[in-house]
Amino acid sequence: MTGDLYSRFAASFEAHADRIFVEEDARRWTYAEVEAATGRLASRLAALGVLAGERVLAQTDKSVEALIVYFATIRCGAIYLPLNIDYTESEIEYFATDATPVLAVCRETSRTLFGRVAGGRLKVTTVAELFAQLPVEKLPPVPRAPDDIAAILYTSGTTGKPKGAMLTQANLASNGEMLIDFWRFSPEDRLIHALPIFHVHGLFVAVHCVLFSGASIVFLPKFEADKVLALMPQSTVMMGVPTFYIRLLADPAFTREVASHMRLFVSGSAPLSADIHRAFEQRTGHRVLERYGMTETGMLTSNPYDGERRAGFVGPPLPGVELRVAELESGTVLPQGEVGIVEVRGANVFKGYWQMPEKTASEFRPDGYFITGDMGFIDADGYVQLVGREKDLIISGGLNVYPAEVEALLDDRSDVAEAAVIGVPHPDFGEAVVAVVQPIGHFDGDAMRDAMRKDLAAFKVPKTIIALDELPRNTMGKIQKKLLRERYADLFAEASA
Ligand code: MLC
Ligand code: AMP
Repeated sequence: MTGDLYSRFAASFEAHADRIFVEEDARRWTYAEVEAATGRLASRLAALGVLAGERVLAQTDKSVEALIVYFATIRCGAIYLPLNIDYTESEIEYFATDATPVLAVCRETSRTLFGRVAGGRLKVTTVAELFAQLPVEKLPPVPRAPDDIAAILYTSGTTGKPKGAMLTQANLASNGEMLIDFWRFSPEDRLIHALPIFHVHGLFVAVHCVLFSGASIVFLPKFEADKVLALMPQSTVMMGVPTFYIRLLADPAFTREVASHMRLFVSGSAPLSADIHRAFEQRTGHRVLERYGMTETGMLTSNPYDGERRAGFVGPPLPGVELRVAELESGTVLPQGEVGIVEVRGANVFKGYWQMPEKTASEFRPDGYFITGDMGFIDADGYVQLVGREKDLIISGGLNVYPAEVEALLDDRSDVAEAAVIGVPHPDFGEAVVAVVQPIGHFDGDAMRDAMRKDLAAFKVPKTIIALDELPRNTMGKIQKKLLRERYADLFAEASA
């Protein structure tokens, strides 16, 4: 099914009206209640100027009401633009200016900030304010074409400015529809939701799997092992980044018995180490199902539900996804087994970057394949293994950090001659951000980190800053990051012992 997204929502709201859709603390919402709130909120949004094709920016705490802002935006035919709650003013300024939203929904404490950004032109409100003024009338869903944009999610880049990935109605509807079959979702499922709702993983993958199948979802404000463990005996599915599984295994209360009611643990957004995969199976008897995806494409590959879930592999391409491995420069498709750049095509692949036609064109091959930036190969059984990234990207706890952005901030400082930002293995986050700098004058790494917090979301701030008299360079004068990665590979090793 590749129609418009809200029609898919509406079909579920109607088919499962009396079932519980979402639970948060003691509050339970049926599908019918969520539909009613969505329709009324859509009326409110429309009165605020949220018309078809307009953007609604949301930087909110996680709550059912915040999720309904997403549903209502889609019902208005508008474009949802979620932002990480950690983003700082300078980060927000860029997104708000680039995407020109008609409305920003933010935390009470960020009102003044949002009033300032984008030349002070934004209409600003909060979730609480929206819900305090819900009209009685429900706005009828505004029809949209499959190719219309439903959401813009910003991803940074190895160079240049962050790019807004335009995801269409059909991208989101088709990916969700395919996943509920592939992962066998049913109305009997209850999913533990501890992810943020501003990324593809927590917003589209988790929420759409539940919504499209008539299942139910329990919202936790964030991942906390003890809260997740308490829910497990009454739940069936969890989706998480590898850090979730690492933290669960670190808790002795996580036992085979606690996990015995669960039918599925899905991992993605970052590599799940084969060691963790095996330790998880040993402890619980469950094999984590690892899948691979991207903001621009939704879900691309998945280990099978019934067949072998292979540690260290992300599985074969999902139904409807064409995946090949090519030589980066020439684009020549490589034979099975050879390592190259992973390229993908399908109904799930985004429409392009918001107002960046040239950038968009440069990331697609002439035959429509999108160049992911991930390096990998396909084995004899059709399973994909990712072996690295062509893009200079660090994935820390499932969140992407582009070294170029952090380096630019450090290079701008008068007490830094030059900086190199690298990812090093970390027992909890998988990779941690580390900066290596050549200081000018007195060096105080902690003060430098503190100062960076003003401009950078906390997860991007280096966990440590190392000073060197000189950064290692090759004969061309380029900083040898590979050498730095090797030198500091054990920096956080002690914590894991
Ligand atoms: C928080 N911090 C992080 C961090 N998260 N630092 C590095 N990496 C992270 N991921 C910061 C905090 O601000 C804090 O900084 C310090 O690190 C310790 O925080 P914590 O208490 O340990 O963090 P916690 O709140 O528990 O969060 C960790 C986490 C969270 C792993 C639970 O980051 C998370 O939920 N990650 C999931 C992200 C996600 O949804 N990714 C999907 C992207 S979609 P300080 O300095 O203030 O102490 C995608 C496509 C796909 O990739 O395929 O899915
Ligand atoms: P994002 O831009 O946040 O959507 O991140 C997408 C990137 O996350 C991909 O290009 C991969 O590099 C990485 N990723 C997602 N899932 C996996 C996985 N299962 N294993 C390794 N890397 C992954």
